[in-house]
Amino acid sequence: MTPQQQKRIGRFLSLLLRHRPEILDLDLDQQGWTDVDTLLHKLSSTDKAISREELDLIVAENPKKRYAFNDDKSRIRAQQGHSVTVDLAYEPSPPPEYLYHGTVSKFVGSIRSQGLQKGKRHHVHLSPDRDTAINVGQRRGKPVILTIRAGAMHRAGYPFYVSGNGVWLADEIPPEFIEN
Ligand code: HQG
Repeated sequence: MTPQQQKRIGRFLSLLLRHRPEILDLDLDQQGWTDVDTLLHKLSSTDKAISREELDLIVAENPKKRYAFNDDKSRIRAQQGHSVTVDLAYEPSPPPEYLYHGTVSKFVGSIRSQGLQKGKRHHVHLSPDRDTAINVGQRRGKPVILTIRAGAMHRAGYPFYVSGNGVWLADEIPPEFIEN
């Protein structure tokens, strides 16, 4: 498997595990898990056939740790980023005082008036540090980094969750918790 193939198959896994499991007729359970053997079997009839060892490598080496196995490694899921209905069952957890959101300038006006909204995804995604937020924002153009007063928001009663790969999640960020 070349690094390009690894990246290409990783992208396809994100599509299947977060957004469109129906492409391969996969069943995701309530918490987003799907059976590894079935997944490998279904991939085997596509141009993205991989071995168990190659899947292990894709999961271990994914730069953002996007996928996780369960304890006995019989099931796999995406750690966050879903648009399909799942309950990832992350426990609410107190956030650091500040979190960061990377976006682009054309969205800032709307974000400042409506707050951050989750859109098609399950949650608003927040980064623990500026550098990560810069990477997120860069996907769409020149990044603009918003600082979120997460500690204050949490003390005001809003829940925060942290995914297995260190992405902070919230249902929304009201405008008053976004720093100027
Ligand atoms: C923007 C990637 C206007 C928001 C990343 C963002 C992340 C608003 C876009 C993860 C808005 C949504 C998530 C409002 C939010 N008005 N625009 N009120 N509220 N927006 O992709 O945070 O590589 O759903 O700023 O690294 O960019 O896929 O969210 O630009 O962790 O693993 O609406 O996806 O991870 O875009 O990215 P997205 P995101 P992966």
